[in-house]
Amino acid sequence: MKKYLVTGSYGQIGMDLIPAMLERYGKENIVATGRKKIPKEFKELDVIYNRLDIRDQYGLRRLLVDYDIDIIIHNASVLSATGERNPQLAHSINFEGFYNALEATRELKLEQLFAPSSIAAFGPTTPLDNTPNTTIMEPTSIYGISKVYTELMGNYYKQKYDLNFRSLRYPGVLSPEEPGGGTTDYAIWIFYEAIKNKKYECFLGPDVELPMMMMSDCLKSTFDLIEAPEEKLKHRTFNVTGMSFTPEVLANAIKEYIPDFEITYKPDFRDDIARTWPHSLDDSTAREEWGWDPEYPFDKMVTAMLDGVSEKLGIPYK
Ligand code: AKB
Repeated sequence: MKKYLVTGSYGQIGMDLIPAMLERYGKENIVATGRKKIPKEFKELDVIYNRLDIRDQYGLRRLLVDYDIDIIIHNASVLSATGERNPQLAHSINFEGFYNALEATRELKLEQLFAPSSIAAFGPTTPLDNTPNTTIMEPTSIYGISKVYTELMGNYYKQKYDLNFRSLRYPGVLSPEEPGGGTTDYAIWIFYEAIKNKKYECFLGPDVELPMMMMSDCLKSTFDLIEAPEEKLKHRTFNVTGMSFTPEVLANAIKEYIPDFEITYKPDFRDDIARTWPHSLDDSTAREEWGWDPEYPFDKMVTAMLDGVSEKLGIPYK
């Protein structure tokens, strides 16, 4: 069994990724890390957890050596909205943090570095409908620029040092877990507010179409790529998506279950960011090279989110 170290493990993705990894790979093979103290959910699962600021290259190396790690899953990242509020913080965590993970993987000759990219790596000059895997990438957010850096440096280390870098361009990832700091977060908060208050003021305009995927598909794509045989991969980074929708379409779908739900729109700086991102992704490269096949269509996502958020809040929506 391989041993995995996960950075940024208590973020929205980590909160589901870590339990899924415990089940898939065994508790003794997973080391979760993050800047804060261990979350209670991880304590209950008896997760091996260490505090680590990814900018601390010596701390990172010590953990990699002490636990004899084979693969890093580098999820620590400041997301798009927080990044625009604090570009200096985004720069130090996203650029320095990724560089530390990359260099540690090279120096310690680890087996693989998986680090997610994002739809944010694209920008206003990218063809935004059915965006191809290989295309123009001129993002305008600091988060997007850091993801292009991640992709290009990963490619460079693969070419120069044969480092096994792999990456997925995650779209908005949907789960009942509370998100933080992203532009696609509206598509989760809308469920919280619909169930709690029957109204939601959306920070994106009604017509902003973005690609999204359900968390279980996000985890499936991550495991599938990490475990894909090297000889199948012609690329290092892949578009993956499950569906695309606008706030208006999502609000109408929620209204079918909560008829008195009302949405209003007050677009802010996150609307400007979102309008530079793809409306939909072409994920055929992932399908061809390692068999990517998402399970969650839009309708199934809506009922799963209503059920999951309602359970989390302890408030029935029916
Ligand atoms: C964000 O909105 O910043 C993230 C992303 C699309 O990478 N969810």
